Amino acid sequence: MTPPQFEPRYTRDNLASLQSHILAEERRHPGATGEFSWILSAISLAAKTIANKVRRARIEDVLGEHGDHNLHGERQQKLDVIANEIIMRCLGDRANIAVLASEEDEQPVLLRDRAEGGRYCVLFDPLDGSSNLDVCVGVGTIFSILRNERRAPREVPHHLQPGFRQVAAGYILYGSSVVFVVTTGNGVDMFVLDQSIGSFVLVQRRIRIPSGTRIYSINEAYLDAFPEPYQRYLRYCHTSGYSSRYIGSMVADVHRTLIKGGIFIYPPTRPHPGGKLRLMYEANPMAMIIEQAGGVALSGSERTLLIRPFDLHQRTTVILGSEDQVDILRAFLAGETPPPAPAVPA
Ligand code: AHM
Ligand code: MG
Repeated sequence: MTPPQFEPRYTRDNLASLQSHILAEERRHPGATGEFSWILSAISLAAKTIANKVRRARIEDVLGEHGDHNLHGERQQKLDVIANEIIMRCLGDRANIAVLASEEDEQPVLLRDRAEGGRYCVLFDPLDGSSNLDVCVGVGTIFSILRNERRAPREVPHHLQPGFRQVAAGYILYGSSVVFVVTTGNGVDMFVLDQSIGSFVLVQRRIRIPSGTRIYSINEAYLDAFPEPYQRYLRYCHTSGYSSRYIGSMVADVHRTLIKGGIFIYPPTRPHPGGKLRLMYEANPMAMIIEQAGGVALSGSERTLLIRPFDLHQRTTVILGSEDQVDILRAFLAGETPPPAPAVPA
């Protein structure tokens, strides 16, 4: 009798959910326990719940300010508080999470030590760009996952680790569609929420950031408050055929940069000489995504992922994008001769 013929059916047309994709990725690592996909499934549940709240915000009258300021002195939006609570509720009971740390809370929430199973630290910005909510601009959730290496009983887990130690990072963009972008250190994959079945489905694997895109993204209203090399760089862009795109919502600006190429910059300014954006739950996860997509992420002249953190809420300068575009700005910052301006298309 002829033996049966097996035909592998792993084609690019297969339908894969976020969960099945992460489980498949985990299986590639020897000794993987599947615990990690358990965390990502909680993040995906939180993302779907926040997406629903964002969509219904006007109907449920949860737009506008909450009335309080967060620890950074910024006015909290009602949805900042709601999104923070949703993430805490979705992740708080995952038995392998040691620490949850949020932009909205001064202190991290210590859940369990390593002996009790606390293997991971999850840091997040629950709703980045929330001041744009009232005008229906895309906003997002950013997350960073680190291993808890502190093994002694009752030893306080350490979430203050440099970005290169992240085991996963990603963001969810609540835009014209809800997009989940994630890396576990093996490239960057993108999922879109299919509302009709309530699942994030894989739409693009191993995203590579394109080069040759003349788009810069910066809040140019602060030009006079930028250090001189940034001002000279911007004058170069003005005469070299660049376009400017700035949404003012980091997740949306970084997502465009990842998909279309170009550069996103938040330089030091006079009010924020160390930069405005937060290292641990904004700059680091975005830096991991961009590097995993073949791009470059810097804080001034230093690689963002190498910064040794000293505070959960510390700020940093952000420069990220395609390597060719970051190299041009890097030349200006180093006082070197920038590469000749590319020809402006007719
Ligand atoms: P937030 O975390 O309080 O929302 O602030 C971060 C946001 C980023 O999304 C965005 O890139 C930046 O602040 C915009 O700042 P500015 O208005 O100074 O350009
Ligand atoms: Mg933020």
